[in-house]
Amino acid sequence: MKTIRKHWLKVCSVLACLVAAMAILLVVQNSIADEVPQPVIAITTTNTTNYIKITNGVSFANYELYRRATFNSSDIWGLHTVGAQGQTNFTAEMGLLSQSYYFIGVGSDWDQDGITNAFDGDPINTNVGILSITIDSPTNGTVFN
Ligand SMILES: [Ca+2]
Repeated sequence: MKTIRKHWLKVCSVLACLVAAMAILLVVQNSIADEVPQPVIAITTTNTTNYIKITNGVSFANYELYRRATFNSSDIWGLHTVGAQGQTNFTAEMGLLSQSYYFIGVGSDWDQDGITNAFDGDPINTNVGILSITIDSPTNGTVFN
């Protein structure tokens, strides 16, 4: 009887270790599954429109499309479109531009200061809050022609 009790405790110890290992494995697996892969895009162009598709998009991510007219690093990226959650297809009219360059941003509040990138004065700086523009001149009621 003592031998059975002795082995029973060993079996319970091994089972407890297996359960703990499986719990750790599930936590690691969930954290890996929640990561958004580096976006890969494909662009199809007509005479008037660019169609931008994220080929490896995930349904739980928010993507933003940024655009600029040149590849010159002094040309700033402008926010073109904020996609809905899981949106992986975007369109951009060419307008007056003969060419455009695009990149996809992942997430809508990069510095996590509670102000979405579209309204943030500097989306990667928590010390800069909401974008605010004050026009001192001309005053209210001025008509531009
Ligand atoms: Ca922000």
